[in-house]
Amino acid sequence: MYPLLETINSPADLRLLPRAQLKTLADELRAYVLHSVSQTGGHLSSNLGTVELTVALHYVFNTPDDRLVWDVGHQTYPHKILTGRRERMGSLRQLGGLSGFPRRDESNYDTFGTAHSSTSISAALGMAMAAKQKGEDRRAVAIIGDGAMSAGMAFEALNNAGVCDCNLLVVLNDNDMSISPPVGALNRYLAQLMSGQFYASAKNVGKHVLKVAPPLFELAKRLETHAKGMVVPATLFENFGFNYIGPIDGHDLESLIPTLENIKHLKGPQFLHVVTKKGQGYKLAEADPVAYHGPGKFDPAMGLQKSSTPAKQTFTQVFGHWLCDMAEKDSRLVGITPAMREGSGMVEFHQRFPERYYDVGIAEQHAVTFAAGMACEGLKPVVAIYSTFLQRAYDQLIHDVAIQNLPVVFALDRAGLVGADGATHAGAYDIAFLRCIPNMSVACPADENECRMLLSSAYEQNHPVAVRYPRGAGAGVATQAGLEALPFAKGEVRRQGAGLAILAFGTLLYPALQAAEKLGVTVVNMRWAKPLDVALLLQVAASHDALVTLEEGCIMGGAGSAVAEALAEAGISKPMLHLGLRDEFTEHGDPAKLLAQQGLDAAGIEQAISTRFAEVLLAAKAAKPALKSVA
Ligand SMILES: Cc1ncc(C[n+]2csc(CCOP(=O)(O)OP(=O)(O)O)c2C)c(N)n1
Repeated sequence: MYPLLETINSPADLRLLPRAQLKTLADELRAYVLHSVSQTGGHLSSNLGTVELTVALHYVFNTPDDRLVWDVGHQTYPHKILTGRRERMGSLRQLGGLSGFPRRDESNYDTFGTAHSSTSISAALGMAMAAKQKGEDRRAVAIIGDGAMSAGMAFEALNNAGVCDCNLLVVLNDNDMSISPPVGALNRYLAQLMSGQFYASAKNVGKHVLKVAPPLFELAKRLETHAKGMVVPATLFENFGFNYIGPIDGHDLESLIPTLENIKHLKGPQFLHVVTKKGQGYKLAEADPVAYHGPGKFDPAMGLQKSSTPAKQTFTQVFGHWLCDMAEKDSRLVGITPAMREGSGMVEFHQRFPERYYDVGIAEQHAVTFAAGMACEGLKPVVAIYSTFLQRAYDQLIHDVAIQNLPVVFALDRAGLVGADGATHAGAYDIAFLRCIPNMSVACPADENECRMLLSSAYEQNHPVAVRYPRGAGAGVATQAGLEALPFAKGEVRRQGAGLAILAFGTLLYPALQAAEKLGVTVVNMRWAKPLDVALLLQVAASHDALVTLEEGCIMGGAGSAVAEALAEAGISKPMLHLGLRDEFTEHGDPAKLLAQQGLDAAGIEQAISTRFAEVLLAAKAAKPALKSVA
């Protein structure tokens, strides 16, 4: 099926091929990507779009000595396949299998670990400058999409690189798409550059011809710039100090390879603008690159199919419905997303309230400060953001929102373990990094209905509040139609037992209830990591011999720490066990398996408690039989 591809076990093999065979290789590679993603699920459209670019880069550059740094890294499947990992593609994103992103510990060809966007130019510049400092003759190449290019960090790196004398090449992979259609002035600008195609191709021919005479090239470039000054303005990237080349067709190896070969011999920061199509070569993905951005398993002949069994409502959908309902009721509501309309459940809101919908691009820092500005003017901003991406905007949270005590609601999706995307995407730290910020509150709904109600509670407050909820579906609790709120900073006893109490924060309430049924212990649904329901906590502490805290977040500094601090403050000493994510990064894999690995499923919770508190449990059993559930 893949006769040529099967002979390529490293880029060194690829570089031995005659150029005439590269097109066949690229075709086989594309078919292989489609086949393997259809079997495992994963990113598809972006990978189909980088097939030729990957072949060309490994063909022209001496990888891994020359460094390829991919931005985000969700488009690196062709790179993985060409760099000795073809046969392991069936294990992609599964426990113990290949990561869906580049990882330094996976391959020498993965020069920089990534998954959050817009880091590639900084990292590649660091590598290029390190090579210079160490006297090593190697290139560093950053490959960045037009979506990722819109982030501030990419521009910080361009700003720095343009005045650095180093061998850096930035390849802009312009497919005119982020996950959803791209936004912003940069996008408009790139479209303008595209419309100047004739000029660009003429310019490339000039470079090609001048390849054998580098000094002449410099002269020609000066003349060209001069000439350009009279006809078209220099590109933005030239003004940043880069030599801009392009745009060229990123699916045409006959353009890519000679251009890259020319660039390879040029000194100083180079910028190559490559135009590709997301989903290239698979008609269904070309027609709907959004749906095929990150599909699950599917049959390539049929394409994505609607499941016949009705799916459980996800927390993302709960948020999306709440947002529309609250927007209906309150015209001050504005919804803000940093380029995650689909993932954050905002498609319907966008359709129904376009004038109150703000996709600000991949720009989490800006999203948070932009929300702060709107809140200053009396609007009610709701920032929908994945827990992991809020990490990007930490100073903005403190400096722009919390110090000014502005009423911004943060809807934190993907809080806790996320499964196949792995450690880079896990929402492990939000409780810990939010609860230490004055004025900030943090709600942890245990199920779908609580999520809806706590979003309303958050919206009622006159200060910043984050509501954190996990990826996917929860216990399956039906959501109310209305917009009633739960009381602020109040928990509830969910099961009255004896001996010890489990204080659950968030969706782990449900495995805690299962474990408690076997152990005969009390379960408290704490609901708020900040402020804690201290009155309830003290009451529970007084009536139990030990306490167990439980959260899908890091143990260090998390909600369990909050409980320990509150007890210490009250002068109460109680034997305690903190259950949550240990001080290690979680791998990618099936979410249920990962949770079990962390000891956070019902069996793990039961085991941890019975091991640690055997005596407390025995004493409680001897004293009285366990009481029944109260909820
Ligand atoms: C900091 C950060 N925010 C959001 C995301 C989610 N995300 C992953 S890919 C992507 C779109 C990237 O668009 P582009 O760079 O143009 O690459 P393409 O998918 O079009 O190939 C986004 C928003 C992320 N990975 N990192």
